[in-house]
Amino acid sequence: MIDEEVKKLINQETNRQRDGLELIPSENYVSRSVLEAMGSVFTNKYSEGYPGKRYYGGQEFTDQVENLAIERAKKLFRADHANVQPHSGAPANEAVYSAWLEPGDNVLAMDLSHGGHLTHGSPVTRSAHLYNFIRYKMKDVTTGEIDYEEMMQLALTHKPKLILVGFSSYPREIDYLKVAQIGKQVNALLVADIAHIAGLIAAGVLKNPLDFGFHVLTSTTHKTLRGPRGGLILSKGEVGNSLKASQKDIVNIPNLIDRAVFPGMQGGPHMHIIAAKAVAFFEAMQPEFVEYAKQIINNAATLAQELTDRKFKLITGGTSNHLILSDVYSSFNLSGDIVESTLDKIGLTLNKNVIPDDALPPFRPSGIRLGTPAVTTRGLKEKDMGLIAEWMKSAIDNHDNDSYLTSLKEEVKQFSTKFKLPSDLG
Ligand code: DSN
Repeated sequence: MIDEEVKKLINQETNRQRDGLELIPSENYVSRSVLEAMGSVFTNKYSEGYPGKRYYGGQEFTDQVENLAIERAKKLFRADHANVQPHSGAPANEAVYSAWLEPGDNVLAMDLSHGGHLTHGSPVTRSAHLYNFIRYKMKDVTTGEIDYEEMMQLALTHKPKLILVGFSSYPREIDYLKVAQIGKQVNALLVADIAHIAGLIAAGVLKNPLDFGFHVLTSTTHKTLRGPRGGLILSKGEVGNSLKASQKDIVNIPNLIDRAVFPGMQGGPHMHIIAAKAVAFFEAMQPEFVEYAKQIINNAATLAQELTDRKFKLITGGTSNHLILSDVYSSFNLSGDIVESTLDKIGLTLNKNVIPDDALPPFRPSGIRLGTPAVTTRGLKEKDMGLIAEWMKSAIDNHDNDSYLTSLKEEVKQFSTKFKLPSDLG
């Protein structure tokens, strides 16, 4: 029996993805192999526990596929340990907090409007009720330099048990060595949420915090890493010493994390997603993936320049990674939500976003956020970035002219459909 209603919606979404360009920096298009693994019979299996230590029988192949995912993830990120079971990035962060912290403990993390993530202590989250988050910011939003002196002072004053770096809207790279030096002074667990840049780190085009003294990486697998929607935790430390399983000792962090994920927080792992993670890690080990990651960065740098040439004011003046944050309110006197919906009308998908210390509210913020991971997967190169910037500027200039926007949508579609979705390819 076929569910025609859902089938129709899947076809419509496929066409939407094919007819436009995806510029949300946290989105991507997965390969057919990743899609097939996600749609595989592993979805039928319950596998609470870890390979070799499960609560149900029938684990011959689930154990093998989870071990494959674990070994590949460790190799990609030079980690001692990988937990591939978190359902997504938010539970991965929560699991690390609960592995290491006690209620009321202090955590030092990046301010949300300066680029941090909701799960890094936004007052609306459960973690913010359990732990005491203290925020650091950029020193200078025109360059993006983080205020490491302020971070040091905050660390010395509050003695955080955990220092967190990582972001969802920060277009520059973090000085991991400086943060590690600060963390050492107060013996904090050093955690980097690399969800946005995991693929760029795996490919070696951005630095790996584990090489600079960080203890833990949390991530999603569906952004630059181009895998299924899911989470991942990597760490340095001693693996598998069950005698010490509950000791809150930094060297014991892998075991604490495993216990925090299961049984601490989750039940049955999603084995079809773990199979797809294994496939994505395999793809990320191929030489083509390094070329892909380099092209993401080159495309983003070119797009940033093309936007600047068209009077878009960029936070931090540009980008060193895959994402761009623009203050469209001060550039064009339009809030981010208006620009987002205007560009939706022409088939360019990006998102409204707060800018540092935004005077406007989150649903009507001053900024937009965009990036190049998905369009790079699609096959776009530097020469195509000017076209995107020009469409964006023309749409903004004509945001109240619906017939003009309709003609631009057709132009975007003519262009986009020349680039196949990876799932269209064999
Ligand atoms: N929603 C993701 C992002 O877009 O950055 C993070 O959770």
